[in-house]
Amino acid sequence: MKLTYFEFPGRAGPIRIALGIGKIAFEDERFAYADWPNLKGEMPLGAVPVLDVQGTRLCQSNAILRYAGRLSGLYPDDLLEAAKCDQMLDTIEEILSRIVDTMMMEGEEQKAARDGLCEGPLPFFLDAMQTMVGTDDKPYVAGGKLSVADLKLANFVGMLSSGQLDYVPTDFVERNAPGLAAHAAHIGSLPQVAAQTA
Ligand SMILES: N[C@@H](CCC(=O)N[C@@H](CS)C(=O)NCC(=O)O)C(=O)O
Repeated sequence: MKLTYFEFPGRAGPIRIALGIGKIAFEDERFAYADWPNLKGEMPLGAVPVLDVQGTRLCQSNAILRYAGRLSGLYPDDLLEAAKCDQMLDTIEEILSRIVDTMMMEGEEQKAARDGLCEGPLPFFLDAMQTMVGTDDKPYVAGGKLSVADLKLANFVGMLSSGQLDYVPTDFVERNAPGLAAHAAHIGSLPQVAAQTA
């Protein structure tokens, strides 16, 4: 099995961690941004991550993440809990795609777009996701235990809080959705997760 993506975590981060936790052997093919133009044409949708498995080339990060979760015991068996897991994965993709739309912008255009997100859509989505996580001391998205939805959510909150997104303050999640900041801290502190990210 081979996972192909850029060097940074991005949409592949939770997949790498899930496969690592499950001790599923895979080739972690990471390429430099400069090499992307040569690779893009080989990808089914001209995008990554892509997972090659048994002669099949899979795209769409959430489909790959669910597959990794099923292989690794990190996807709920219960149908309703699985739907809750999917609900979070799809919600993150919806707001993430709006953030990604600002990545290629520069200067004032990027500032205006990111300020616009921070004034409305981002707090709205964070609040909805906080409700999905719940208010337990040790919150999980689904099934009362670790799933790929927790990995993707913690990865998303980490990205928002990293300071690498200009015009998105590092304390934005803490101020707008403290439950999500607590969730990310909890997930990152789990030994099986920390062992993958160390
Ligand atoms: N819906 C797709 C989106 C994939 C996507 O846009 N990937 C980005 C990296 S996170 C990409 O390949 N960007 C380069 C490009 O589109 O040329 C998924 O979830 O996998």
